[in-house]
Amino acid sequence: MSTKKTPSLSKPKMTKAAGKRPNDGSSLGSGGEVHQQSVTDPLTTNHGVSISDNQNSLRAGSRGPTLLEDFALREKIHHFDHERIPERIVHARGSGAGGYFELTKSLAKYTRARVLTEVGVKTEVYARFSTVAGGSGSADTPRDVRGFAVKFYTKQGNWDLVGNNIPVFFIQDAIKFPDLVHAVKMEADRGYPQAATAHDTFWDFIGLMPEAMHMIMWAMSDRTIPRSLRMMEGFGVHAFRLVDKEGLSTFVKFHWRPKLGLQSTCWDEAVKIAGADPDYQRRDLHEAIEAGHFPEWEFGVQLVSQEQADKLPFDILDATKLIPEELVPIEIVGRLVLNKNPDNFFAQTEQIAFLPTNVPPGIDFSDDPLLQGRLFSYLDTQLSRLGSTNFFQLPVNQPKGCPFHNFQRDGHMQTQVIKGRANYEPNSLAEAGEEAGPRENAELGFRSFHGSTEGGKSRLRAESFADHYSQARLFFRSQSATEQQHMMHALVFELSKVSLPHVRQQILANLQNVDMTLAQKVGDGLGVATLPPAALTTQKAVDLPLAKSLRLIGKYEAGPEGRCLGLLVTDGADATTTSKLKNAARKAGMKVVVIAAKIEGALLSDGAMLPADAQLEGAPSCLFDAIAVIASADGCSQLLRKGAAIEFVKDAYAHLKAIGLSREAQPLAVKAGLEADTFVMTLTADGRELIEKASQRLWERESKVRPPL
Ligand code: HDE
Repeated sequence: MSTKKTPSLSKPKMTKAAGKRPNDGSSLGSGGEVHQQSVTDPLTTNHGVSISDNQNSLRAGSRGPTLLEDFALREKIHHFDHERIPERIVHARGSGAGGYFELTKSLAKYTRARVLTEVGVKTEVYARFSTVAGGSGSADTPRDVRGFAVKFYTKQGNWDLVGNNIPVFFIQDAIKFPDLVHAVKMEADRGYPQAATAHDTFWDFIGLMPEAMHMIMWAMSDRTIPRSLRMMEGFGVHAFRLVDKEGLSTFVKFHWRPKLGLQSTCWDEAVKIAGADPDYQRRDLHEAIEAGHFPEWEFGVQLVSQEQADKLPFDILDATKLIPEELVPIEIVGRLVLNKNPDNFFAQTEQIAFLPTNVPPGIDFSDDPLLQGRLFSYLDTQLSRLGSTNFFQLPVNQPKGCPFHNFQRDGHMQTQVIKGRANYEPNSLAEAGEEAGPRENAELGFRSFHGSTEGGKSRLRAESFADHYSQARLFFRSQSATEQQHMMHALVFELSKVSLPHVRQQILANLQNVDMTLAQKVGDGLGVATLPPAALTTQKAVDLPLAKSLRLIGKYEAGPEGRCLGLLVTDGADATTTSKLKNAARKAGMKVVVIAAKIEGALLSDGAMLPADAQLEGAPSCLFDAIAVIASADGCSQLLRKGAAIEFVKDAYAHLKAIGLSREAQPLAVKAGLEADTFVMTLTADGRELIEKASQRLWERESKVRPPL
């Protein structure tokens, strides 16, 4: 047996990169190569002891057993073993970014919260967007609600606005939340499906929970398959209160409106993206910020006095209801800009702990029974997730805009070294010249809204919460015909994955109370011969004035900014057209991804090599908002023999996207079975038409690829 010594770290070597003498921890791998990660700082244990060899554990003889004494090995493995913390029970899959909130209009008339009264002041924020049902490693694009949570580090303490991209919720009372979540998550016995509502237990619960019907309408709309986190609205959902200096309160609903407009994917596209790039939305957010295209939202409020609330045709405390913008307009009072990617995903996006209880003086809760339950849940969940009541000391959770002191002490993982004897109050230590510690402040401190309550203790749902169908109907009927079709298709897809016939029947029974045509078309789509009787209800739907603001398509004007062009080029492709298109698209604020058959790139007509960002097989068109193919005649002949090239064009067509083809690339359109329309075009020199259409989809094309129900 050879006992040749494996190159060890004990002999410091010169690193080639820096040409400096490395620290004690510099090392040679077993192949003798120099590791160059760190040339200045010594590699140490967590307790600061410099490590001499990070490649070989301490053994008795070069082939003998490993020694227990190797504290460096044991500490390293021990820490690694505990690297994961419990993921969030809901919203486990999330992406975050930092930035700022800037107030543009004062709400001083309604609140004493400085974050809402000091115009022009920029408040640091950290935002986290998430899916709800999937685990932390699940794909970004299932059909699911998206979390939209923002932590504002205000001068008066943290304000966490923990909302969703849908303005209503499934249930009215917090006591149903664990049931809802159990039903939607992987089924208890089999552990699947991951990140999907399309299964028995979810629809079983929904069918028995008519209050969920309004949310179901939203969940089956394209809102749950957003194109980008940057292209979603956000909502605080519940009614909160703004409270002024005199203690007077106004109800408020919070809104985020994306600068890039609302945009969603097609269902088939979302499914394909999940395979092509499971990190699609996380990457999109990260790359946009990296490129300096900072995502931005307007911040709006709907303000409602108690008197107005009393006149609404539903209960403002019911989280399954919204206030249409047509009824109470949204006032834009600020903007949110995300301009900083996390430095460390775990430390920031994973460890951020949102608490709906975090409100500065001047913002308060309503008695919404769903919100009331949340006020308990989030603090509790942090203990199980972050393992310590001192989770607030983690950098991402600490208040930043203001000092914080109190007499809470010690505990697991205490990081503060608080001096002095004053860990209680009242105390008279000041009289002895010692630090007395902080004191309450009746004027500056948080004072709860002095609302009055009445009635004995009971477990009753208010009568005013009984109408489960009117707003579901309002939402469905307010949609464009295209959007209604998408909802029907989504319901048919979801219910087709339900294996229990009585569960499908129960949903059809409920849908009839929303809209008869909807129920019939979904029934037809499922192949149900006769609809079951409508679900029994104490309160039938009433017809409310339709609200176009509930639509997604066309709600906001949006140009090509923030969209992505997939540019497929072949060897011999015209260099001028290629460069003009690239430049024009970039100038319009688009990202351009150059795709070629080989990752090294394509040799263009001018003899120059255009490096590729992606190889054809790894860059299907579902990843782009619009596509262009610039080919030479030879190059096109080669593409015609490649399934990936044909799918590239075919899918873009099926996903209703704009497609620009150089003259030589036209045979590809024929092979992919494209029919002529206004979104299939021969590329012009500047590609203007293609760029203009990049943020749109040709809805008229849809009936050719997906017959309407
Ligand atoms: Fe949450 N929710 N939730 N939720 N929720 C959590 O808190 C809960 C609800 C929302 O990016 C958990 O820190 C209860 C409505 C978001 O970290 C947990 C009820 C809305 C996030 C929890 C609700 C939300 C969460 C899991 C019913 C929209 C992710 C981990 C009373 C307004 C925040 C955690 C992030 C996370 C409980 C209902 C939004 C378990 C009990 C309604 C965006 O505490």
